[in-house]
Amino acid sequence: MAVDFKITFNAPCLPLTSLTSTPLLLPSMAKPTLRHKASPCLAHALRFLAGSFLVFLLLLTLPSFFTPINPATNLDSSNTKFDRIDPPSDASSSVNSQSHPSLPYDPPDITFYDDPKLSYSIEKRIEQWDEKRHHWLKQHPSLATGAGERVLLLSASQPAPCPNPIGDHLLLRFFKNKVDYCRIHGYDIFYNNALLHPEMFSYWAKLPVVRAAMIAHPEAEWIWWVDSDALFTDMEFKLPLDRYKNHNFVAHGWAHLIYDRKSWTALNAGVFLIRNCQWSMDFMDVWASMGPQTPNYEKWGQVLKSTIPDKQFPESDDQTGLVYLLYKEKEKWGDKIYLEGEYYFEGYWAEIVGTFDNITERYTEMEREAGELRRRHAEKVSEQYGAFREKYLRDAGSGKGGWRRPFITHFTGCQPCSGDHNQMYSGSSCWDGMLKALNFADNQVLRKYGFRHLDALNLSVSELPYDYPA
Ligand SMILES: [Mn+2]
Repeated sequence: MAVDFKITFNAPCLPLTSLTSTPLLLPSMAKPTLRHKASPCLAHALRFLAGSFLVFLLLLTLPSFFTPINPATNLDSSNTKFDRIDPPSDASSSVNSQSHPSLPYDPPDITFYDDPKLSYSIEKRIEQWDEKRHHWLKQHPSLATGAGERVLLLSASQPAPCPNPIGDHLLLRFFKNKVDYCRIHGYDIFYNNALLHPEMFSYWAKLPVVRAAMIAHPEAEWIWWVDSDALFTDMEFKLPLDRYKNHNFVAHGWAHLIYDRKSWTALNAGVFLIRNCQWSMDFMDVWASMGPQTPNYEKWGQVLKSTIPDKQFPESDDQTGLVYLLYKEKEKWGDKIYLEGEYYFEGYWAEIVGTFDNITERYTEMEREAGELRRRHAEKVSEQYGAFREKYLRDAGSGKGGWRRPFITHFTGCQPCSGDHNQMYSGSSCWDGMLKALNFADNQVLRKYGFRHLDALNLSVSELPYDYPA
């Protein structure tokens, strides 16, 4: 396509790229070359431009002429590379990064990926990660733009089919919910179903995934782990990342329950944000050192059980390990760990599912009053309508007792995949709760497609009237 065009117009005075680089074709390549000193052979150039205009008209008839050309894919060895990529205009703008990352562009220069000693394994230390990551970002300016706010969502489930006959169906719906949230907010998502470290099973399996994702995604500042049994029940709410700017790890939790009560439920390890930096690499090394892949696993079980009295089982687990690290090594890690207790960073399902009906009513009432919230719109511009809603939620509270939609509902203890739920719940309360939460969330998504589920436990849908819910 473009190559044929170049060969036809090999002009002697102007580099061929300047003739082919009309803004229509190659926007980011046009600027530098059009400023080329053309005066000594201006007339010559004009003749060529006239000629090229004729051929341009001719080529308009070829359908392939309009195929969009990304300058990054059009590089060959004779071209210089960096002067063809526009430098980031505003390093703090996440808007640009979402709109214009040069995905196919990877310069041949050496990066940390070329180091044969680099290991993605959680058992191999990585050093100078901050320098390595920043160097890589410098080499990928279109991804450096907005990198400080970029989030990668991670989730995972077991490699084998679920023993619970409806387990895989439930996991699919939980996964769909995460995909929906990520699409609406422009986040990337990685779902893992391979055991990356054969001995790090169950709740320990996430750490090797987080570690590998940090290396695989130097463009992401935050890795956001969300358990497979947790779902977004407010599709509009966004993480208040600014609040965490001085921290490297965020979990739902309460400091007084750690330091006064030493409780293993003082925080929840099923949803967390971890900054992609050396601190986090070091922190995960220490955290993972309590895991089943180490010779000290049994000993750690005893230490955790004796330090955290309400721990219920003898084996070392990731959540109690986290409480232990905060309790015992507060000076070392505490100032970079943020315990979020102001909203449902994740929330206990049993305290949430009973509130969905009331919340739905309050939101419906709110929308009857507010035409701007009822306005139909494309899904892509949803964030603006989420922001509109904030002023109607001032008195809604967040968390327990409030009527704001809970951000993340976590079905801890329900074990959707194995079906082997905690005996303190009845099976039906778990399953009904999950269906309710999944429909509650899905209604927020389906609405932009013009439909909704008829009721909390019913899978069928109906079309929404034009001015719903007027
Ligand atoms: Mn969980």
